[in-house]
Amino acid sequence: MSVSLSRYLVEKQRAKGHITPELRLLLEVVARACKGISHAVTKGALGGVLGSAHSENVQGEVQKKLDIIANEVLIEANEWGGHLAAMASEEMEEIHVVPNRYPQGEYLLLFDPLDGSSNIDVNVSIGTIFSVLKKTSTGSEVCTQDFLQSGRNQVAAGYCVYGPQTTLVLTVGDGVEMFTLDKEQGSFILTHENVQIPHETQEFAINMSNMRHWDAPVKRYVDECLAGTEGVRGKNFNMRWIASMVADVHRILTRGGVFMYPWDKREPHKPGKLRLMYEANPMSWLVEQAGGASTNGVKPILDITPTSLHERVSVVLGSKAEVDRITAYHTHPEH
Ligand code: AHM
Ligand code: MG
Repeated sequence: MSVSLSRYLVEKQRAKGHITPELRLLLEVVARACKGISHAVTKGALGGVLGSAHSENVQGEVQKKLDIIANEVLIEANEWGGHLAAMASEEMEEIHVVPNRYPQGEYLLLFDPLDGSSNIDVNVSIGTIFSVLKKTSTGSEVCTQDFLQSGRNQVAAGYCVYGPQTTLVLTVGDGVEMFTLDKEQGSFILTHENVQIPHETQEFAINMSNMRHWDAPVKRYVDECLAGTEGVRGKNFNMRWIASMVADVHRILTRGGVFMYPWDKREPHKPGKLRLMYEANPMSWLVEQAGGASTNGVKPILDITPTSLHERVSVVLGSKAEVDRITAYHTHPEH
């Protein structure tokens, strides 16, 4: 018998009291929005949704039409339900406070509405990444400061990958589950329970074209992988780079591996390319919940206290043995 996402969430709420009714509603609404985005993505050129929107987001990146559509779908779906106080998005400079005409809840929703923007027009997997926090301050109007909590405070996190299948991957702090969209029934069905990342791997993911800009520990790690059976690792490695973090992380959750988007010398004042709160935190929590690890090179990403909404971070995540090795190359380079 198949278990829908709705049933899974109801049972989580009932049996373990693990999620509140408001959080259940929030996750249902996010999933519904992802279905809408999946639909828009699938239409492609037929829906007139491909190409540039000829605008820039707060990070100075050119927005694609689908970036904006996905952002609007998420905002519109989530603002009236009464479960949220505010939202923050990679595509919006400021937080979006739930308008006065709707009741305000205690949760905060953060998202990268469409991750992997460079892949939209070439029909390669893209996705939505989301993270849920709880507003800790009471009484006062919700503000940006409420969002600046470490990833350890997340109460739910996940992503939806729009690939050959549309798959929603979720954690509420009790393991990781995957749900595949049954497009005929219009519902997400539980297809992988208690996802576990293999401890060791022979596969790495990094944009090799940036190699000359990397720092020594990352270069050392990749050089050792490339040396294969003749090098210190004594085994051959395979490489994949999809340029959609959702798709790369999905592969790692499915068959193991390590993903890296490290700091590099192209823009030395930036800690990395990826965003801490919309990308790194939710993915790091999923990976940890699946038995993997995540670091910025020196400390677990989930332990970082953000100082601004759009903060960037260096990211290494995936199979624990590899992440521990890369961390050691940063912290004890002499060994
Ligand atoms: P985006 O949120 O604007 O799509 O940027 C994030 C993406 C990640 O999904 C991916 O890992 C990375 O950027 C790819 O970057 P690059 O094109 O430098 O390889
Ligand atoms: Mg992104």
